[in-house]
Amino acid sequence: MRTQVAIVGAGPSGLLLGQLLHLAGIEAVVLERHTGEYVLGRIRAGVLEQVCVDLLDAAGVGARMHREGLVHGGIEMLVAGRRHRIDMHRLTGGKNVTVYGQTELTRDLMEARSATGLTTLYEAADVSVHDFDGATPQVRYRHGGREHRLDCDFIAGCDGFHGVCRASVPRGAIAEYEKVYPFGWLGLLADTPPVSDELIYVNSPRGFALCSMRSRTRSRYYLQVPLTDKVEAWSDDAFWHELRARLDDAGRARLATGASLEKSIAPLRSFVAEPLRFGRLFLAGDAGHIVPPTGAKGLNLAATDVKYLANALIEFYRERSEAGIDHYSARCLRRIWRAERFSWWFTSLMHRFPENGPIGEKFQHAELDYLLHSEAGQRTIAENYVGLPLDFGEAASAHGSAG
Ligand code: RFL
Ligand code: PHB
Repeated sequence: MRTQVAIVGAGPSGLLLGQLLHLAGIEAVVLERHTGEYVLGRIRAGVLEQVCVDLLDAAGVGARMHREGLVHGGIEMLVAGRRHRIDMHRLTGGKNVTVYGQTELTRDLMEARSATGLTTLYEAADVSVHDFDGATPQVRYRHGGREHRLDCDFIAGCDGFHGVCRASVPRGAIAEYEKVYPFGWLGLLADTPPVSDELIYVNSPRGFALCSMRSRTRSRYYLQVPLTDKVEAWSDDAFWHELRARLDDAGRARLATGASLEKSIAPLRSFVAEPLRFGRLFLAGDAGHIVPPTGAKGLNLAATDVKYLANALIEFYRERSEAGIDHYSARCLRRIWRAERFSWWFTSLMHRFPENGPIGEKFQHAELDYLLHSEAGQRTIAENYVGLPLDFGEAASAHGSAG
């Protein structure tokens, strides 16, 4: 089999790339290790930046997101028992975020792909990538009990943090930056009305908590837990009890509990691979970088990587120019490091770090006290949370600024 672009991974990155290339008349085959149902069963992101919303619109898959997504102009921060609202809309000159689950976004992309008869090979086993340092890369895999070979012009590694693409790059050609946090997030999804109209990020003496949602009738909550905790040891009752203990009186009064639809523990990690291009292999999304979820940046970064990659490939096929391809890695990495820094900082600000001792806690609270009582401090949080525009970087370089 032959195609122009072989895409490894049918998560949001791979599917969005497939859709953007299809709209530009570029052929792609998507190979996914798991079934479609398995991919949809992973409960992950919930917050989309405006840039991501615009991209989904441009990809022609935004209709349901606009009908069902919830537009939020602010977040709440509950610190030392007091709530502070960050009015993002006002502080950023009118920007918002949209709450719409990654599961729904993935479903929309899957449906758009099957409606146009495009190929996604689910349950593709033993995927391996070859010869991407030359002009004729290939992907090999097993499907339906047989070995297959897919010849292509380019390989897009959209296969997440544990994928095969980054692992196939010679060690000497890649630099990896990593920080692993000493705790995880225990998440619970339930068909109960959310405790608040907006997300609440909680810094409590018992640890971080987050009150999020998927709709007006479906809630998503998270608790900071030790990495040694096992999800099986957390009953629903124990979860609700601990969440209640980390909330304020108003939260406790409004918290509606119920049976969990899903419960899982995710470790927290900051990770960046540099560069993101190796000859004719490109890494996009979680394959190239991971952020702790506190800043809600992972899916949004994946979407912008993919947009830059689609633009570069379109430029290559239309104009026979390699300029976009050559610039891909640097262009993504500038944006990625900005989001990495914010996600690390917001994580440091909101979680318990007993290893930093009592003085660490005092420093953290003094910083929060400054931020939450200063217009500049609140704007810092708001600007980073709503995210950077798509042409960020270009505008800065045009003005000769590196910052
Ligand atoms: P994915 O979603 O991991 O998809 C990769 C796909 O590749 C497949 N794959 C392979 N296929 C074939 N052969 C192989 N060898 C393969 N190896 C892997 C996998 O099966 C999978 O289907 O990566 P992608 O597409 O780059 O998407 C990234 C996002 O999923 C991720 O960044 C976000 O979920 C992060 N994230 C959040 N991001 C946000 O922007 N806003 C949020 O509010 C937000 N909340 C979150 C999050 C992530 C979380 N967890 C669980 C880490 C909340 C949580 C709890
Ligand atoms: C979510 O709803 O899953 C979610 C929201 C905000 C975050 C992380 C996760 O920062």
